[in-house]
Amino acid sequence: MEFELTASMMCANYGHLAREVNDLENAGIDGFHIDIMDGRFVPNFAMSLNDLSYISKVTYKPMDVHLMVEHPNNTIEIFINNLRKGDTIYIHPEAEYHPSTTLQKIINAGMTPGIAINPGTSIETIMEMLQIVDKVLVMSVNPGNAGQMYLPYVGQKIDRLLELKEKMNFKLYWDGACSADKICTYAPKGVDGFVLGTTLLFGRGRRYEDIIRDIRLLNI
Ligand code: S6P
Ligand code: MG
Repeated sequence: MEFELTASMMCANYGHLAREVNDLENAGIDGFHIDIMDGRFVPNFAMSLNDLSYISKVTYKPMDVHLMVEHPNNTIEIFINNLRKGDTIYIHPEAEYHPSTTLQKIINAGMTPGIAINPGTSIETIMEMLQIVDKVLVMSVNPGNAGQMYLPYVGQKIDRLLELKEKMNFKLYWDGACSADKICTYAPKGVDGFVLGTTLLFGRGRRYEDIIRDIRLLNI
């Protein structure tokens, strides 16, 4: 079964970031997930623009930038200018007065537009945007931190988004507390990709290539 695996780089070891990127590439990761926070939309700071820019320059894999910032429209050009065409930028619709304007800027720049949906955000409030984005990132934890517990009430929303994805032509991705059993359950249902953090990939005391090989060999 085909599904994408991306590495949540806020969970990486910054003592040797270059080696982390290299090891993940060699292990067969499909892309790099970059969490950008502003201390306002979420009560935390994660990766910096310099981290993003560095990884983007040294990898040939796609980049996914997950902007957890208020009013991304104000700074979107900075991110566009530090990525390659085709890379993905996710914004949170709740963080913007006119999210579709910001999405249009992403599209006009030749990037892949995405929205990230918080656990407490309902599909009804983002229905129109589903028609203009290529990717939907479902948050299965509240945004802001790695290492949180999966919120089971998100499951129903994922099932409803799966019913919409063909008709509205978007791909669906999972972000937060992603474990092997979630991949086994949701990849066959049609979730296109999974962001891997501390639950499955980082700090597990195992080599990335072994972990990613085991995920690809899961019986699904
Ligand atoms: C959370 C962020 C995520 C986390 C990821 C970590 O605000 O958007 O991308 O980095 O969820 O994974 P885990 O397995 O530690 O929850
Ligand atoms: Mg994220």
